[in-house]
Amino acid sequence: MNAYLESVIKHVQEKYATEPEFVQTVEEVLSSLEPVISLHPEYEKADLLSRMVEPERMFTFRVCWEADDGTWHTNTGWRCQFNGAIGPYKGGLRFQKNVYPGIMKFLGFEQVFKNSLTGLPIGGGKGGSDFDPAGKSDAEIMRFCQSFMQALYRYIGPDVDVPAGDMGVGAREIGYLYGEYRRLKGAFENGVITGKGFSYGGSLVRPEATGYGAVYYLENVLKHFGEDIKGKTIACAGFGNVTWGICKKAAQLGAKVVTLSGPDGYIYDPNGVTTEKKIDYLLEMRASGRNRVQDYADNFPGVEFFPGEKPWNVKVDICMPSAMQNDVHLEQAKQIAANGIKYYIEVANMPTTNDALKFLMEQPGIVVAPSKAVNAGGVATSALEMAQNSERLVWTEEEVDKQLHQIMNTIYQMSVDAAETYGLGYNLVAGANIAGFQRVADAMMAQGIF
Ligand code: 2IT
Repeated sequence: MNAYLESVIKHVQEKYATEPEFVQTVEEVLSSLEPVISLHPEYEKADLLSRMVEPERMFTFRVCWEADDGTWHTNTGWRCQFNGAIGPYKGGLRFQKNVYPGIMKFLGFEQVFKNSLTGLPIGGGKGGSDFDPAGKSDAEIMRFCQSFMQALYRYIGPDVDVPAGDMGVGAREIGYLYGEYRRLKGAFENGVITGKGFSYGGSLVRPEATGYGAVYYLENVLKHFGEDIKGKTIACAGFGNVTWGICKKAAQLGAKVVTLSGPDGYIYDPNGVTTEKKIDYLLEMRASGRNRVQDYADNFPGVEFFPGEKPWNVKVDICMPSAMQNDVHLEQAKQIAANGIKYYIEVANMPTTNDALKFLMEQPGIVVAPSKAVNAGGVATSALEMAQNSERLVWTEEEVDKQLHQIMNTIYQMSVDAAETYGLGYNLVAGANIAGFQRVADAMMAQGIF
């Protein structure tokens, strides 16, 4: 490997040894950039990579909130403003018990490249809290969100940093967060946050956008191999917002999602999550706060539930891991290969461990697509929401969907072209990293060293 690249990776491995998820994404992205760095000595001269792996700013804040029983609780909040070279920081907030700086930084770093790939003017950021939303009442969620925003509001803004949702932060939390921001600022600056309800500035298609975008991207891959999505079976993980959008679009196009998963195991539905009733039920499952996928099997006949297992041993045409990071390990990757599955389309942020990803990419019969390209439709549609907010306009569903579709096609094509330009063949993973890098690198070089 190029000595400069190697030295930056080593630096990150040593400096952030206690943040393995961040080290993992840096290793994955930087190793893809080898041909670019070798061909462009100016990047090494400006030590561009050392600056790219260091967040511009990251802060921690205290979030205190009162439970319904009158007891007081204290959590930690974070916002990582990773890179603002091409636009205001943009990225979601994650509320989950396991959140710590390593998760914030891995998500922030991925977001920089993802947002760049959309071609829209958005920098990369991420935030969240180690607050556990499980089992909390609506009033507790509201008080937590209000307290969180009281700490965050002075550091964000429609031209500064624009948060959105992620795991544990859906439409309800966004509403409470925005309400508190509006109260504190005394202004209707609704471009400060995305994923809003439609009545106060949310965009049509934003709820579906990540899932729809993933399927639009998948269609591009299938087309490259002369195949049609119609009749294909898909294994998904998770049962949240992203998986819901995939089920909906896949069903519209004649394909079927046959697995869903949760912390309790996975379900196999041989008929597919294709009817309106089943697809709507996913929303109910999420809203219930029970976080159990078994409920799906209990509710629909002919569905099997496998407690404590993951769906990666099921024979399907396409795997779409759409739950969380490091869901697919080497062992599961081998199972996917043994089952003869041709399309491995990542959807969740970093759903594959690096050794599993390497293994899958080395299999001649498997096509791997990376999440930072596949799931970029979510944040892209957030940028379309920001555009509508600043125009004081509302676009039609057709208009938003048309733009989303176009953006996904362009992301796919840019990735294919970038890999080809650097002699890597049809490599969607390296192509996405290179294309995402290029735009941020150009902007950083142009803006001077700081
Ligand atoms: O991972 C992601 O891209 C998101 N959670 C969405 C971010 C956004 O700003 O819409």
